[in-house]
Amino acid sequence: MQKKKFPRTKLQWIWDNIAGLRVVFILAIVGTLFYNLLQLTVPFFSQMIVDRFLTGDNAAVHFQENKGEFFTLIAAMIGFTLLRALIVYIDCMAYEHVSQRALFRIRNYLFEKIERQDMHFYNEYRTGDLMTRLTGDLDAIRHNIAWVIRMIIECFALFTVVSIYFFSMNVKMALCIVAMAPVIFLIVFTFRKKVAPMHALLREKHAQMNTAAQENISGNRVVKAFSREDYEIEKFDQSNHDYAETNKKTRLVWVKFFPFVETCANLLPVILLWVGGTLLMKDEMTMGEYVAFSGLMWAIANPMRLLGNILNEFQRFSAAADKVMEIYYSEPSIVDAPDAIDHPDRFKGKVEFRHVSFQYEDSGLPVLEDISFTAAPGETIAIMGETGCGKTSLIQLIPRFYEPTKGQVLVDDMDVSKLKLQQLRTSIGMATQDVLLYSDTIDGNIAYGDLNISKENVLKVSRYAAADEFISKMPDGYNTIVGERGVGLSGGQKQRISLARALAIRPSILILDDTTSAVDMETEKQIQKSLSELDFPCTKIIIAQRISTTKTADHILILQHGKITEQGTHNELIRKGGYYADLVALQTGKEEMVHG
Ligand code: DUT
Ligand code: MG
Repeated sequence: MQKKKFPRTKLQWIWDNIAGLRVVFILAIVGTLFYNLLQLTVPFFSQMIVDRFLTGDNAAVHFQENKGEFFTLIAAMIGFTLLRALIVYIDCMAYEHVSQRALFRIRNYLFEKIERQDMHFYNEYRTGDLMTRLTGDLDAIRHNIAWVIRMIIECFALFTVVSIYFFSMNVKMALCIVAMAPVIFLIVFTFRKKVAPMHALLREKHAQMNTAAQENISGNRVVKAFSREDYEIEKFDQSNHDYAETNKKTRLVWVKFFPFVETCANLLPVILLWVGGTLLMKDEMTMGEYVAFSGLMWAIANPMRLLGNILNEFQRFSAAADKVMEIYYSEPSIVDAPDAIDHPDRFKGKVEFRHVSFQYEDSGLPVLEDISFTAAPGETIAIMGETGCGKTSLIQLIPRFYEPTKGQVLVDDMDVSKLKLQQLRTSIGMATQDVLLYSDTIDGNIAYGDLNISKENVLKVSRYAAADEFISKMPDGYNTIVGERGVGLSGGQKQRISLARALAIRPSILILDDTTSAVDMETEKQIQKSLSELDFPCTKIIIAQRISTTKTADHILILQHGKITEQGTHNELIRKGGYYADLVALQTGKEEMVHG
C-alpha cells in the first residue's frame, strides 16, 4: 500500500497529543538529563578519594590528618546515589503518567474517528486490523513515550556528559575512546535501514493474525455448520506461525549486527588498559583519573549496546504510528456540507430520485443507472427485483450512506447532500437486511434510536411489528438479554425487533430491506395492517420478494440490473404482463393461467 502523507511528523503528532502534559514531559526529560549528570558523582568522588587518600607519597598521612574529609566524600557519594535513585523513580512515574494519558486520549479520539467514518471506510478496513490499531499499535506508541524517548535521551545525555568529563580529565584518553562512536553510528544506521521494513511487515502479520481470530470468533456458527474447525485451526496456526517467523527474522537482523557492536563495546576496556597504561607510565594521567575512566566506561559502552534495542523499538513505534495516524487523520468523505440546511422540524417524508446513477468506489461496475421515481409523503413504495439488482444499494442513498455518482436524491425537495446528516438520518427508520442486535435487553435494542422513549411506546411499536406477543412470552420479557447477534432468537423474531427499533424513532421515512422475509404469511399480514395504521405520518419504502407484501403499495418499482424496468400499481403491472406479472403468476400458482 502506498505510504500516506500526514500533516504532522510522528514526533510532532505525539507532541500534539500530550497537550496539557507537556510541562510534565519536559520536566521528565530534564529529570533524565539530571540523573544522568548525577552518574558522574560516584566516579568523581572515587577519583578524589583515590588521588588524595589511596595513592601518592603521603596518602597515609593525608588520610590520618583529614579523616573528616574522607568520610564527607563517602557520605556525599552515598547521598548522591540515593538522590539519583529518587529522581529516577519520580522520572519514571512522570513518563508513565504522560504516556498513559496520551494513550487514553489517542484511543478515545481514534474510536470516535472510527465511529464517525462512512460506509466506504468499513468496506476498506477489516475489524481485526482496526482492533490491532486500537490495542497493539497504541501500546507501541505508549511504549515509545514511556521508554524509547527516555532511553534515547538517557543514552545521548550519558554519552555527552561522560565524554565532556573524559575530555576535561584527559584529552588523549578521551579521544581514543570517543573515536569508537562513529563506528557504532555507522553500524546502527545500516541496521535501521534493514530493520524498518521488517517492523512494518511484522505489524501487518500481527493484524492478519488478529483478523483471522476475530473473523473466526464472530463467524463461528458458519465454521461449525461446515465442520471446518480443523481447517480454521490450521489456517490460524499458519497465521500464528507467519507472525512468529517474522518476529524471529526481525530479531535475527539485530543478531547479525550485534557481534559488531559488542566487539566495539568490548574493545573499550582494552583501549583503556593499553592507552591508559601508557599514559599512566608516562605520568600523563593520575591513578584517580584512570579509576574514573574505568568506572565510567560503561556509560559509553552501554549506550552503544542499547542503541540497537532502542532503534528496534523505535521502528516498532514507527510502523505502529503509521497505522494509527492513518486513522487519526482520516476524514469521512460524507459529511455535512458547509452550507447545510438546518431543518429541525419533522420531515414530511417526500422522497425523490432524479436520474440517479451509482457505483461503488472499489468496483468498476455500475450498480444503478438513471433511477427516477417519487414517493409522496405517506405513500408506500415497494421495490422488487432479483438478488443483486441493486435494491439495497438504492435505499442506502436515501440516508446518504453513499453518494450517487450522478443525479440527485431529494428528501422534501432538498438534496440529501445539503441536509444535516444527523437531522436526515434521525428522520429515517431503517431495518437493514442483515439484522444486528446489540448485547443488551430487547427493550434496550428497541429503544436504541431514542433512549427517551416511554415504556408504552416500546410496547406500541412492538405491537406494530407483531413482536409483543413472542417477547412477552420470554422468561424475562422485554428485559431478556439478547447476544451479540441476537443468539437465542429466530430469524423472524430478530427481524421484528429490528422493525420495532426502526419504528421507535417515529421516522418520517421508513425503509425496510427484506424485513419480513423470514416472517410467516399470517404475521406478515398483521405487520402490513399495522404499518398502514401507524399513529404518525410516514413514507414507507419496502424491499420485498413476496407479492403479498407489495401488492398494496401505492407504487411498485421493478429493478433489473440496476435499472427500473417497470413501475406502477399492482393492477397496472399485472396488465402490463412483464416481470411483475410473471412473479404474481409464479407466487400465486397461476403460472399456467398467465402463459396459457
Ligand atoms: N456491491 C458492491 N459493493 C457493496 C455492495 C454491493 O460492489 O458493498 C455490488 C454487488 C451487486 C450490486 O452491488 O452486484 C448490487 O448489490 P445490492 O446489495 O444492492 O443488491 P440487492 O438487490 O440488494 O440484492 P439482494 O436481493 O440479494 O439483497
Ligand atoms: Mg439487498
